Amino acid sequence: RKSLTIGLIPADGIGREVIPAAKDAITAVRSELPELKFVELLAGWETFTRTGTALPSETVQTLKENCDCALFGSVSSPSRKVAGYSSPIVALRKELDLYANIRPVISVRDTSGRDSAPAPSVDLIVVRENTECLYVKQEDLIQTENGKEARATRLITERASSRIGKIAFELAKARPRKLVTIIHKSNVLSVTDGLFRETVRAVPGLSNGKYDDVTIEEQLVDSAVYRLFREPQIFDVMVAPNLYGDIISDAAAALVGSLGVIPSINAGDSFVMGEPVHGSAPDIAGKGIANPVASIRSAALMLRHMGYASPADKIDKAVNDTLAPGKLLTPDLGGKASTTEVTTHIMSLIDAQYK
Ligand code: NAD
Ligand code: K
Ligand code: MN
Repeated sequence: RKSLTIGLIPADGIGREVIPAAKDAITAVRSELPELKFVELLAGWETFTRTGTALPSETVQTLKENCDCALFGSVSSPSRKVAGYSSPIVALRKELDLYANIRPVISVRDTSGRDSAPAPSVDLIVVRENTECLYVKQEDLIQTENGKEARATRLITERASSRIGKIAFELAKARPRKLVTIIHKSNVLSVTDGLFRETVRAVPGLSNGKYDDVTIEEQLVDSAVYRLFREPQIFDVMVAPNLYGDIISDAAAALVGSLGVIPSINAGDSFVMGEPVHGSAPDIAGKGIANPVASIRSAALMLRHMGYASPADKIDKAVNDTLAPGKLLTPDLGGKASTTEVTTHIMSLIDAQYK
């Protein structure tokens, strides 16, 4: 690669406050990257209210034709149905076939951030299927004699389950514990979750012994959440259908103090998009106190996925040193620092590694 063109889609709310921090982090490691180009792109609720579409076709086209990767902030999706509106992040994952949502959850502090009780240390990755399950959004509402009746389609395919399973085994293989836990509810949903479970279980058998050293476990989703809160250290790589994966990763975020520190990438075979797990946080948007760490870590995760491990390590080290107890923290982690103060501090710790 001679150059690296990165699409920036801050979208709504605190996305606009934290994506610039992620851009700064990538710029700070530019000496280890090809020539950088950033392209700002529109999407989100605010774009919808102005233009009538939440995902302009120009954004999709530029990502497909001109960008090597992208960073997405967060979108404000209304809870009520709004005619013509549909979530741009869900659409982007589909348009670019970003079928894997990879969410590492690691505790770097020894307290939960809310009180001084020692929390068990967490080091796990949630691998969430990103294209199907209930997110196919086929919902119907009918009027019956007894009132309204709503139904949704939950799609699970062998193809999508197999490719997400492969990602999980691939990640587990590279980790010390080499453990994959399949999350499902096939005691109730024996057809859909049954297919997910069996297909993921079959992945090693189709891979010529490549994953022989990886242990497979499984856990019903409800007890998985229970055990996640009681003994998070039992999990290594958790692989789940779309909705369970969404819920589990937000829950795991609580174990390490804040949603504001959890990164993710949406990955496909030819494109990757970094994205903080959190939403647009309307309760703190515009106050300059959003934690930039989730976005900065998403930038590092994206670079690592593209093979740029050394600059990604430098960003992660600077973040971890900043999160160490007694250092600069935003209010979600019990501190008083602003987005800008934390970002500036992280940048100085990145710069220091090049001196
Ligand atoms: P949220 O993640 O926006 O916020 C949940 C809580 O965590 C809030 O108290 C918020 O202040 C806090 N928080 C989140 N990120 C933070 C950060 N970086 N620093 C400090 N505190 C942070 O979830 P929500 O309130 O349920 O949703 C708000 C909006 O975001 C909704 O419109 C929802 O649809 C949208 N959303 C979008 C995405 C996405 O873009 N992929 C994901 C989740 C929610
Ligand atoms: K987000
Ligand atoms: Mn979520």
